[in-house]
Amino acid sequence: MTFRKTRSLVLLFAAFAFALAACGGATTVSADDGAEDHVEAEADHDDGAEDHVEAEADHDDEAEDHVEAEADHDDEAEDHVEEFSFGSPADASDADRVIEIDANDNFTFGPTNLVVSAGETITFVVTNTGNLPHDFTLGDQETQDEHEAEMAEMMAGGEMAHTDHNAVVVDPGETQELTWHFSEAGTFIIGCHQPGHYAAGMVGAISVDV
Ligand SMILES: [Cu+2]
Repeated sequence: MTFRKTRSLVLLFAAFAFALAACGGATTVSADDGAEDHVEAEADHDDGAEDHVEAEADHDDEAEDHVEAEADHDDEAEDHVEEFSFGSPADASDADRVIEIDANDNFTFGPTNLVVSAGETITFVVTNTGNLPHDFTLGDQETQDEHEAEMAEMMAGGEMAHTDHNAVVVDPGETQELTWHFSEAGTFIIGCHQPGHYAAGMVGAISVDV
């Protein structure tokens, strides 16, 4: 074998070995890439799982809020404390003056139109001079509408007992008192919400002057 031939064979072998190495290397490299991608994909997946846990945690918070909201509702029901835009219930001993009201079977209040001043505390002394039960409910239009709906609901349920801080129910021949502090100027309404009475016009007006 000549030196030239041997050199050629060596070069050929070297080239083959290099090609083999390159090929094998390339295969190995791409296999590694794939593995890395897979790891990244799993890492993404883990993130997703964490997000899911957070989403569930948020959901739990909401559930707790919901429980709190229900707890508030229970408190309101127990205390029966309502907010009124036209003033607030007051103690009879704080009354500035007394207004006597007649509730009768003609479905009217006497007097029908009352005038008070903003800041005044009034004790209404309501006497039922008729033979039907009547009530004296103080409010704005919204309150009157709500009270009328409530009474209709209670009648449908066969339940008569009802306590509101802005209303008194007066049996025939009886007298009931309601003391109210008028904080806001405006025109408000008195109404009777015994079945059919409000619709029959058993309504009056209270002007609260500045
Ligand atoms: Cu009435």
